[in-house]
Amino acid sequence: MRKLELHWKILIGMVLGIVFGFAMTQISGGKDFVSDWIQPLGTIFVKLLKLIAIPLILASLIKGISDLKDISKFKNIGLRTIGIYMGTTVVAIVLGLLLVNILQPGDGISTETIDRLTNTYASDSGVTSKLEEATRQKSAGPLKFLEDMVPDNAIAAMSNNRLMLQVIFFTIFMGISLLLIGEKRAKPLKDFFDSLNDVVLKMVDLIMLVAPYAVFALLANVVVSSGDPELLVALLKYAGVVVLGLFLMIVFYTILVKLLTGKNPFWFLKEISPAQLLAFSTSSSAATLPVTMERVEEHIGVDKEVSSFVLPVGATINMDGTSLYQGVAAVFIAQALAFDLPLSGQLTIILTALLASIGTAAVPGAGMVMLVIVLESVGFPADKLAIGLALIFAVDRPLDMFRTVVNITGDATVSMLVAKSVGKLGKPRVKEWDDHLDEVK
Ligand code: DAS
Repeated sequence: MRKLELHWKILIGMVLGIVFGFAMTQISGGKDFVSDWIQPLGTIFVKLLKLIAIPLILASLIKGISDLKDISKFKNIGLRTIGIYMGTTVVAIVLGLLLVNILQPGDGISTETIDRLTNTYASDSGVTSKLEEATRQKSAGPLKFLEDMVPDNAIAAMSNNRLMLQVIFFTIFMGISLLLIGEKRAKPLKDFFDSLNDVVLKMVDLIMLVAPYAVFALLANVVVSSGDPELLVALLKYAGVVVLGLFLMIVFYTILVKLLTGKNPFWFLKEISPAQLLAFSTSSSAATLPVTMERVEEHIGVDKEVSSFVLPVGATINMDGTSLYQGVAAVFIAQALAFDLPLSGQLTIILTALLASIGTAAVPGAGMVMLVIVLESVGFPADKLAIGLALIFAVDRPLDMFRTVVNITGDATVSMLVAKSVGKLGKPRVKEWDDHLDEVK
């Protein structure tokens, strides 16, 4: 039988995981069986990907910057990257606001449903912990994320994935300094990071060998631990608006790829599909980053000089899916709880959702924490915040999976646009994933 391409194997693992998860919810003890015996495989897989994310960022960013030979090219790539990232994020938020105002998913939810949801979730530890985390984030000043970006201890920064922005800051600082000391003196360190980069990419290949089984475990666990089904029904309209908006963002990216790079958008989606499926299964841009980088560099043909900067930065500050979701969720909650949100408030949401998505950590559920900042920015009553979050908590995990797919697809798209604009979009190095596996065997 012709060897199945990796993304088909992952897709089969996902479908079987969802079916198995539903089956387990129907038998007594099934939920415990999944969390005791199945979920650990998924946890180990995500930990392995996070394990190599920091060394990969370190190696590929240093290699990418030192390959640039001079600072002006780096400045050129940096400015284009930040500019396009901000642009796509604003498009995402405006699209979300248009949809939620046209489709009005928050209208008509009965008060008894709100009461039932409130009793079920308002005291839920998940909701209160997100409120506490949001209070911590909120108490910080507007430039806190800039302050946080500068590490005072490089090793400590590298030991914690949530401090990825600090690793990026330190690595860019070191990469620029490497450029400034001249090629001859930089060579030993540059060679070291070159081979470290190859080693880590090979580790990605090895980890991906277990991806189909790991996503089976991850999705089985998501199914058995999602909220009780009948509450999901009450929120399907809201979830439908978010997913519609996220789908339209994918269409927007394919139009950008076609118009600005001339590449076939369906080929683009196929080549990054393993990263998208992982983003869906892990709900974490950070965990998916190593695979996003490998797919964009070796299967799309974006030069490392571009991808090594654009993708790590994008994984942390460019979350188009999250910003669209925050726009929709904020207006939905206002609609459902009859909180009047005039156009001026919605324009404020564009700015705060942009900042909130920059500040959102690339880990599961982070987007909902920053949603509180967005709601506070439009004067949403503090005493109703818990009810508002409780209202959307039941469907937050499935929606997080979809918005994380859009987050990494947006990063991959922008890396192609920046590469094309600086003449660094070449031929893919690896045709099929299996070419890799032959090397591995
Ligand atoms: N799960 C986040 C990510 O990794 C996005 C979010 O929580 O909204 O991209």
